[in-house]
Amino acid sequence: MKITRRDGLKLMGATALATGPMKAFAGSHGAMHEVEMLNKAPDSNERQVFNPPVLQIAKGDTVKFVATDRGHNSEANDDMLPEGAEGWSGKINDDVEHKFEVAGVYGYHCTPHQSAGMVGLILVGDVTQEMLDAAGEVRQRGRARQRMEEYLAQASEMIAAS
Ligand SMILES: [Cu+2]
Repeated sequence: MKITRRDGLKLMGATALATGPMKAFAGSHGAMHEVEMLNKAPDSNERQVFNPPVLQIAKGDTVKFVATDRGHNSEANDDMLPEGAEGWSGKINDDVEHKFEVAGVYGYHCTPHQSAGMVGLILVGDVTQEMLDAAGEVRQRGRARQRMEEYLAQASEMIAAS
């Protein structure tokens, strides 16, 4: 088959669409997502971060926290879990996976860098503004306070858009 320049461009367009950003949470169950543990954010000068720090997923999805940089872990905040939900606790320098079976807002942190602001949020299933407000009432230490506020604001925009 002879592929013309025009066909080639069409094919490239199709590929770009297929590999573009996807909303994996949109109606898909059992999907796998990744959150990187990083020394520095890819798009700012923020240090000690999870990337992305706010992730929206479907109930039944799994998140893999990836030890891209050394010296980090991911551990659920015991006081930021939905009723009846299980937490997780990864070891430093290890990837850790968790399957999210209960809808709601989950807060988590990196144990050595929690007060440096290395925290994150996972939004599972149908999350309401009331749930985010409740999460915002939880006391945070050091820089985690400012970061968690920013992340809850991002989460608020995400649930409004979905
Ligand atoms: Cu860390």
